[in-house]
Amino acid sequence: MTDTHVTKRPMTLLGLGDMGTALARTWLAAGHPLTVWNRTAAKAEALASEGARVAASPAEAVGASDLIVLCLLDDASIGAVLDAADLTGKDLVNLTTGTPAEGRARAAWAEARGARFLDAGIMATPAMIGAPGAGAYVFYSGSRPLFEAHRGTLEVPAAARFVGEDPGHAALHDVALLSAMYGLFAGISHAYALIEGEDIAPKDLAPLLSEWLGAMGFFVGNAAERLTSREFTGGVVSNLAMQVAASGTLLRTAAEQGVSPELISPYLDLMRERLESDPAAHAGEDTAGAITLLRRPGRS
Ligand code: FVH
Repeated sequence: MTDTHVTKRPMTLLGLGDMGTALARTWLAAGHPLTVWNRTAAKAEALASEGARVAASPAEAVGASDLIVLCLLDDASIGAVLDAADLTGKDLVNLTTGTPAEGRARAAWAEARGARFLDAGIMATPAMIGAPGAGAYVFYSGSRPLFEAHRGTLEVPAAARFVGEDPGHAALHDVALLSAMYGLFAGISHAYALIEGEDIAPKDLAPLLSEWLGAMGFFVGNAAERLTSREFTGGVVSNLAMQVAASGTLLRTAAEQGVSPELISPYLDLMRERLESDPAAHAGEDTAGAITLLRRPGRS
């Protein structure tokens, strides 16, 4: 059986933190018979008044539906909640953030218990869930038949993007995007620290930062093309030798302003390392060439 917009399948949700509660509300609003369970029972009370059935235990919650959705803190909490549950014949969708290895191990764990398994990575905050136009979506990977069977249900709170049958790939996509986000946050934090105490208001720098980061967004596609072709020298607009020289100005400015360079120096160091490893070969390169250093043995 596959989802239809007419038939609303019963489902179970384990975990009613900020994200789980937001998800629950969208499924209830869409008319899904929903059974919920949360370790701290009080968090289920508001949802009960909105139509959710509250289970007294994880086993009872799992027994109530064939589709079980998990939205817990981390992978360890899944084990704590479900290690003793009978998962035979169940479809398990894990919206808990984890690593790729945790996703793969959890898939093997679920399959050994007779369940189909889909791992996921939520690209949204709770406020974006069920909000039209907010851009929320979820990466899914693992059992394609499970994904296709429940796609309509899974798309109620946020758009769904299936990224393959390797159950680790949803987490890998999720963490790749989150890691890029933190790099961006680091650069923005450094920029605001530089102007602190000067006669420049953060609110005046803000639109300039947004505009500049938007213009520099070309690096995303540029790096992808160069990593695919392994061509780091053709068509370079800002070469590595110039960027390494300019990085000295960034570090001296940080020192003049009394700001620690700790958030930006790792990337500047990586560019310098790439250049110094073979100046003749790398001086004219695009900075994307430095990415190749990160996977070297002994670095991680
Ligand atoms: N909130 C966000 O902005 C992000 C957006 C992207 C995705 N993340 C991930 O979503 C998972 C859940 O996040 P959350 O926001 O709901 O998190 P909390 O509000 O902290 O709720 C955590 C729930 O997990 C339960 N829990 C924790 N440990 C255990 C355990 N050992 N046994 C049973 N349940 C456990 C907790 O229960 P309680 O504290 O209420 O009793 C909550 O239900 C998460 O992976 C994010 O990374 C959210």
